[in-house]
Amino acid sequence: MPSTEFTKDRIKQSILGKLQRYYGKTLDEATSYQKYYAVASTLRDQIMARWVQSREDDKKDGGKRVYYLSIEFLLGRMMFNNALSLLATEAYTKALTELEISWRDIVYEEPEPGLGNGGLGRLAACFMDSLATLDLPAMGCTIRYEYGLFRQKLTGGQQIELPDDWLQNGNVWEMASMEDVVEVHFEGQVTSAQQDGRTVFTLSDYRTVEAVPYDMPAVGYGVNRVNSLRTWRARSKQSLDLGAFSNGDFLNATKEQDLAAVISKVLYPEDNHYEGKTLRLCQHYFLVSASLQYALKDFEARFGSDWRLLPEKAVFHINDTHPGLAIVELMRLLMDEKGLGWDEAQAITNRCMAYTNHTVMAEALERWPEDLLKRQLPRIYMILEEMNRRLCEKLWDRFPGEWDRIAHMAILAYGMVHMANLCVSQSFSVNGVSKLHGDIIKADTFRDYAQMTPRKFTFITNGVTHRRWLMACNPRLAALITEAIGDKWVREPQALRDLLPFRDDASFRERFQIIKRHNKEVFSDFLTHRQDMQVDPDFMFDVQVKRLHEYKRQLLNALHIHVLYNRIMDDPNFDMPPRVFIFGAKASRGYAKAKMIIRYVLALSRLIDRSPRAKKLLRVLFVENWNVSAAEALIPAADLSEQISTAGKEASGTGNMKLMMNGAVTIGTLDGANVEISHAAGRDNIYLFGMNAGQVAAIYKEGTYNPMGLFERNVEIRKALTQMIDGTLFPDNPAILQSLYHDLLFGSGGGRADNYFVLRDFGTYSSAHDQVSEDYRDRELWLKKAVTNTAMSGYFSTDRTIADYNEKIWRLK
Ligand code: 26W
Repeated sequence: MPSTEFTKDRIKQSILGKLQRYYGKTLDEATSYQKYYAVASTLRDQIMARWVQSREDDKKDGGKRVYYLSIEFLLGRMMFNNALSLLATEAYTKALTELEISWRDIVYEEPEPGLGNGGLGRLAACFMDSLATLDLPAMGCTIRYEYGLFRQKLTGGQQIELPDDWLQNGNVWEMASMEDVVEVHFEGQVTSAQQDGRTVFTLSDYRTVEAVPYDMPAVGYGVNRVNSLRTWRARSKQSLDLGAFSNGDFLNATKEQDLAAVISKVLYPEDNHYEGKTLRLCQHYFLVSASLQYALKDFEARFGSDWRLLPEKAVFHINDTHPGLAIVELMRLLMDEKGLGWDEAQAITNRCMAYTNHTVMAEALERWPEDLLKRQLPRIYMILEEMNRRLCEKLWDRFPGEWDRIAHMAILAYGMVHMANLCVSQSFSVNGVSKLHGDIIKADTFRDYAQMTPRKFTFITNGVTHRRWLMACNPRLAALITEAIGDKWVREPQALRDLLPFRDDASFRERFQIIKRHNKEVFSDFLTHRQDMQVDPDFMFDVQVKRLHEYKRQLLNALHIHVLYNRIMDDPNFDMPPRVFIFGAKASRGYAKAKMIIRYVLALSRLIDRSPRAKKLLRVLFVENWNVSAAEALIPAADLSEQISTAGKEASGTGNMKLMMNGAVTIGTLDGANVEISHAAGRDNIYLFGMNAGQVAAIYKEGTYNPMGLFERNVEIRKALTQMIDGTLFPDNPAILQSLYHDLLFGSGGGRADNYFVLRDFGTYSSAHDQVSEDYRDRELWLKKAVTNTAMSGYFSTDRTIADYNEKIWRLK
């Protein structure tokens, strides 16, 4: 890639030129935001040429392309990463310095596109980065939500949610493609007619929503490829039905407008908990219909109308079941619009669709009421019915008489549409996101299908892009690594392994440690800027950052902090290396228990702060509004990574990988990708505790688990739990956490007591933490573990993940 485009002086000139042309301002007059916009625009200019070229090249090349369909893309800010991918950070840093602008002044001005809840959305974003860098033709497809995931405020000891109006000042990175606007149809009636000996189905009296694509660039690192992330905005076709309006039918005159106005309005703040909302169904269909219409149009322009060629030219990746209706929509388009018969359409569809499962939590499995689907998408429902009929026929041949098994595998059963069964039965590939998760979906979640078509099932362990999660967010560590082992790791992250011998090099360890300490100071500054708080960089940083969910067991962490507090208060000789427990987590709006856990953590933080003795050793910090930018600031500063989910529940985890890469040591259960992290890092460099997935499954099946026994036997647990509700935490209203307490010991709403085994795993967790404290005192020992973790993290780069997807599933050139 020619880097001459980025001479310092040309960059300076173009920044000044932008300020003048866009805002009529000199550098002195410009606000920070205007400077940000000018700098970003100069980068965009550089991206544009490559973007156009990539499209042209792909058109000429005639190769296969992957469409990555995802209801979430948690992108995070893009300016710095784009500069990095263009290999322009150095030139820009020089230019900015001469203009007396610092990255820090302008980076914070960029609104963060938070178009995702957590892991699944962030994974999609990391995938875009690696796809472009590996020079693979791909288009990401999602919705251009006007409001991203809510902004979290912590006030009065609890979470409140505020809208995330990220587009209010526009978005430099997006380009509307008006030539690709398509219509998406909802509701209506299906009629059939005979035409040339075929039955042709038509939808009439439907409601139309227009889908307008806005593309954002995904810039490959150090290569010319720029792929597109296509985000669809919903728009009403007619601003007003003038006929209805003049007849006085005001409500119906704006009917279409209403649906169009809400579809791309807001991202659902649901993570691992499914709610069958009509609007959500409309969002899903809107995304897949618009994306597939575009994909077919593009195919036709490149290859004509021999649709049998489609599986050689396009693969659609279904990121969890949310875009699963892509299967049915492709059937509809091929039959109703392109005139294919059922068998042909289905054969093509089955060869084009690949599905990844991201969770085995029962409450996350998508099921739509049949009558809802029938009303909103009548033609889609018809196709589903026929697809289900044919599937059940096949299943009946295979499992004669086994009604229950067949009902369990069917797409339609008991009045519901089972999205996972749709995806598993109609895709050519089904994959899990870690080894353990892959095993669980085969042996359990999709057992019957795995028996029938074992070869369809694979697992591909998740990853994270080491460009954002090491090079960009931890530049000092990146520089130290390059100094030690050269820069091969940048292109081949598994070469980080060459760092391994340096764990025995005292001067290297020393420098590693200085960088960690520096990163803690940087984080403290960040915190001051963001929520007017500081954190002592001399403390050990013990970090648990992820969506708030019972299975992730932030409650276990909190309970342990509570016990530590009591140890300090009860024993004047108690000592430990000072530790700050740092949380970052949003709880879904309606998830009462999750919100209660936040209250518990914040109450502990207050309790500790009131004790001069406790706060010398122990602190609790809750980072407000956890998002990608906060992660970029905190992860490089972390010492200990909490990955403590109930074994068998966390499909993979990716925060665990980011923390490992930045030299944090993991304390965790053998769950998700922790299993592979522990193999990579080695048993001496990770703190494992608790039951494994097999034990959890067994104890759950037995149904004999009795947390009350643990409560009675373990004084530390008993004391902490009692204090939860005796006014120690909330003197004015001791009962606030009553239901948390009650759930742990008795269960609630028919649920079992301590359903996620917090008390059961507490003992080994607490011992593991004691070992952490002991080891942390031995600086050299600890640093060796930290360096080993960074050195062995290369496997967890999405460059490896994407190469695996390509080899096992997509087969792009
Ligand atoms: C329909 C409600 C709903 C919404 C989101 C159900 C499920 C989800 C996602 C699947 C939740 C999610 O983000 N899952 C996470 O995906 C990551 C990427 O594979 C994994 O690393 C995490 O373990 C998994 O929890």
